[in-house]
Amino acid sequence: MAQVQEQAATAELTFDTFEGEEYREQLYRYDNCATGVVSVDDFTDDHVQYYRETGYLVIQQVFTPAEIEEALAGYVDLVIGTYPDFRGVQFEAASKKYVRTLSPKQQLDCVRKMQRFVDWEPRLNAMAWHPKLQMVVRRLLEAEPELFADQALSKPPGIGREKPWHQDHAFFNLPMGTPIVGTWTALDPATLENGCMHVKPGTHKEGPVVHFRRRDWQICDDHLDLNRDVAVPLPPGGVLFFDGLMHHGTPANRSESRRRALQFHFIPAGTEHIEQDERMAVFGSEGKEVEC
Ligand SMILES: O=C(O)CCC(=O)C(=O)O
Repeated sequence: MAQVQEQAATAELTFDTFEGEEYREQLYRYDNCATGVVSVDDFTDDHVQYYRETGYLVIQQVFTPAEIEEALAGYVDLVIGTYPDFRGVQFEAASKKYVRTLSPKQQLDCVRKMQRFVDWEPRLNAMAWHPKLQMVVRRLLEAEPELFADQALSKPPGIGREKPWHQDHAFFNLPMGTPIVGTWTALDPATLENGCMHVKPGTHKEGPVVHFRRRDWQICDDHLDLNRDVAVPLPPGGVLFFDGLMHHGTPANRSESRRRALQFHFIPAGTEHIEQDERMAVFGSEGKEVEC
């Protein structure tokens, strides 16, 4: 009976299909933290070159505190049901047993991800198409940007799970060789303790890597070079730009602070899509219907 009630109580909510398993902390050992450029005004051709070489670029201040506040207000409205027909919220599996007992505001600390929200939430749409972000994306992409994916990625205090090392292209049905520029914008301080990004510079030049369904759709732990990790702590409004083939991952949030971010992926306008089977032929046969 108790089981039936629990199912009814969680019937309308969507949960992460991965449970957030234990992993070796060594997977996120790092020697350096990325620093990057202070603001978009400092961005030059040298930084485009740096991105081509390393596969990533950090700009510490792209969005103003007021713009981040607006984005967070939009984020909260999506979670608390201001748009009742919006179905893009996914909760942490770890919150399955209790999330329905919480108020909508308390549920904020159970959210793992939101996606496909730009047509619902004008303040988040404005973040994707912000002139400063777009100026950098256009230069890195060398083409007119088309928004391919929009996501808000959250690691709630204590329960935010690891996102194991992966390449984003492994999730996208796009032809091999498509330039993909990912942008990851911190909405809260992203720290070493609450699960900031980690990247492996240069891995974008090494081509697609076979992924496996383990703690997520991911690169096998045994195939990782643990000596190439650069951690990317960011202040709110800071942005990590990264190549779709760059190996990256984030450790679990074991702290008491929230770590929320917006992730947008841009591709050249008009890029054709491929079939899932074609992607799986390259990235691995376990990658059916996977999502970042
Ligand atoms: O924000 C995170 O924790 C990881 C994001 C990421 O790498 C992804 O979704 O591809």
